[in-house]
Amino acid sequence: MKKIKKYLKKHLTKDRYHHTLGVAYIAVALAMRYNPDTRNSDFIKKAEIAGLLHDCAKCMDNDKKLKICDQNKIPYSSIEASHPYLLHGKVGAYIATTKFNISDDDILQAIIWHTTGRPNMSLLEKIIFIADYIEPSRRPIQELDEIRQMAFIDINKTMEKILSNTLKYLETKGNPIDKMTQKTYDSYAKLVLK
Ligand code: DGI
Ligand code: FE
Ligand code: FE
Repeated sequence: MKKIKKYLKKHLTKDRYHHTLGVAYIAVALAMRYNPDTRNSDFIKKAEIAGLLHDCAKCMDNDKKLKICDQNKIPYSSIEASHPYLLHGKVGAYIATTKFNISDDDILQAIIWHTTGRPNMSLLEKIIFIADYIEPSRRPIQELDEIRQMAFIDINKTMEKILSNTLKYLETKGNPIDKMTQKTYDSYAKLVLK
């Protein structure tokens, strides 16, 4: 844990480091709330590690992100190629594996999918996705405090709400929407309506 924090301090901006600590903290709180096995705290520990590492590649140059993907045969879409910041999850998981020997697939997948989400997310994936959005230092977003409460009550409804807000935000900004973000929203909208 010390080694991870030292790396993050060195490679992230001050604000990004602060955000990362916030995500780890909230991920731990959500993991306590939704822990599937209260006989041990493995799940809570995994949430802390995934929270700390989720943005570890965020401040890397775009060219370097693309280079790492190319060199390691990490596939990416045309939207990811033109907007390489979308790749910081995939590259982050690569760093988690190579620099910190993280082999737990649940942690790696939570890092990979934290920006766009995906249909049928694992509990840990949803926790990191949500913690990223609601952590205390996030700039105020519409309905943020309502979503913060919802997160501790109904995790799938919270996913639907965040994805719907993100799509609206991307539309108003005229940013292209990654196919996966749309697919994720569709799947949670369907799930919540059921
Ligand atoms: O890395 P963070 O800023 O903590 O959070 P993040 O990894 O969720 O990235 C946030 C940004 O990613 C936010 O401005 C919305 C954007 N995003 C999410 N889905 C898509 C997207 N951007 C584009 N262009 N297309 C998407 O589908
Ligand atoms: Fe991120
Ligand atoms: Fe983040």
